[in-house]
Amino acid sequence: MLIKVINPNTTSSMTGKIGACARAVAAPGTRIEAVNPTMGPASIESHYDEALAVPGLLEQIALGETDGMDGYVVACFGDPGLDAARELARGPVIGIAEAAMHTASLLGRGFSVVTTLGRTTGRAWELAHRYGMSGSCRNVRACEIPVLDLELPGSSARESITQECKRAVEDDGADVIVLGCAGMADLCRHIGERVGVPVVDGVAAATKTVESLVALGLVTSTRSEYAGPPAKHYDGLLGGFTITR
Ligand code: 2AL
Repeated sequence: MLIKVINPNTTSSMTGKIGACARAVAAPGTRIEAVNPTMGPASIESHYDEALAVPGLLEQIALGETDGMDGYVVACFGDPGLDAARELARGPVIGIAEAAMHTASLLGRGFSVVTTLGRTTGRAWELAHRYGMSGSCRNVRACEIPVLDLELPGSSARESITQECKRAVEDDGADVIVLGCAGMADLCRHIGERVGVPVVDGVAAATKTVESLVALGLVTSTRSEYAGPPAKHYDGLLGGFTITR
């Protein structure tokens, strides 16, 4: 089985980390291809970043279709471009927020998301509502750590995030913690050993979700909304995204 894990930002050190976390949970017969686009933002922490990350993400999906990928993970907690990616891909496409929230809801009555910057919490709440998780999501907490600070060697980010997770358990009554950034994937075990409740990393959860859907022979329904996009000319910088068919 071939799963393409796409980090939609252009920071390759983060992609390496994401790929390692996906491979750590993948079954022996599963091959993980971890990639990032060459165009787009270095990190995604605003709506502007998110919008401009989507073309690079879709280019990676289109390439993956040529390469015969069985499924995809969108490895950014805003789940950018998820619907558009589903229109292009034959196999399942799962976002890390989507997978992490669903997984957390199976492990306890309520979860809290612990994420990077406060400005991204609105998006996380919006996704919780979209995924039917309003009753399970107790809180979305920010550590005010920029995404790329998670890449700095010797950063104090791990301790700050661990402390925020502890506060989520004590103050929100969270039964489960959801890590709110793909760049936190490598911190999951460390934090899990310290907060006393299950800690869910979306990269691992989404990888296993895609793997099980593919193993079950299940793909995205193309009946209506997720059918391939209609043939259309795209102009200017986006000319390469023209759909011929
Ligand atoms: C993210 C993420 O997962 N990757 C990225 O660049 N930004 N999400 C976040 N809440 O900071």
